[in-house]
Amino acid sequence: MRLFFHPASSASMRVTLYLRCRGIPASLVELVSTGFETDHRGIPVFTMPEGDPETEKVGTTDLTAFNPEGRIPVLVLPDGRKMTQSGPIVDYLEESTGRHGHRSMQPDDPWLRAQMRRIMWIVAADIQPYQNIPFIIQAIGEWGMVKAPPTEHPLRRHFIRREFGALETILRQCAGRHAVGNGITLADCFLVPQVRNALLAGIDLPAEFPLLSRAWEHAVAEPDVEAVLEEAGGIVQPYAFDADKFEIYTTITEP
Ligand SMILES: N[C@@H](CCC(=O)N[C@@H](CS)C(=O)NCC(=O)O)C(=O)O
Repeated sequence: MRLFFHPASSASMRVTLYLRCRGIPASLVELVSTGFETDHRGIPVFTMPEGDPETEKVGTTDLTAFNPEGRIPVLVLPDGRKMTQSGPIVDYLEESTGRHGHRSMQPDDPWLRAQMRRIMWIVAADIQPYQNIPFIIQAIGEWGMVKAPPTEHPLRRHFIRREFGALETILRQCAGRHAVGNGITLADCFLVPQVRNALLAGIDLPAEFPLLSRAWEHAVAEPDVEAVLEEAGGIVQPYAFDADKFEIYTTITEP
């Protein structure tokens, strides 16, 4: 299998963290980095990698020709079938390759497993889409939303804080050393990239969300997690948009 991902993509990182922590070897799932560009608004655009056989098949570097959603991660199976959406990709990998991994990423207890999935869904469905930089830039430029630096935009901070507040209460019931129990789980794979985004947004994690902060500290102390973060540019999510193009675009489109 081949996973198309990019280090600047938090949804991709959910899957790369899973692969590394679970111990799925590269011989089973090869990582293929997409290209990265920014459009005239400064919005990141992921592109098919030059020279890749999949790029040759679709005949263009336009990602939407490969995945109509225009998003990553994308998992390609050996027979050419494709899958999208980080949660279902992880589920599929668990079911098809999990026996090769050296560490379980799911608690045995069904209630704790349900809490783990609850956390994954909150991150994927209720936080990430609302704090996404492309959405914020477009809302400022095209739909009159208040102009502010996209990474620290009040809308972004609002949705992160709102849901982190809920997570703090949930963690009170299910956290141990890690977010769900004492072992690293899929919940951490989803939380770590989201916390990274929150740090870029200027959220003071230890002061505002102490339980989440403790789970984060324990997760990033894991050598597997540390390695993935290092390859992706560090503990805080690096800038994934073009600030100069954003400034020009939003100045021109100011009402
Ligand atoms: N719900 C999707 C989200 C995927 C997603 O939003 N990926 C972003 C990068 S983090 C992307 O490819 N954005 C490109 C775009 O929106 O054009 C998942 O969980 O995989």
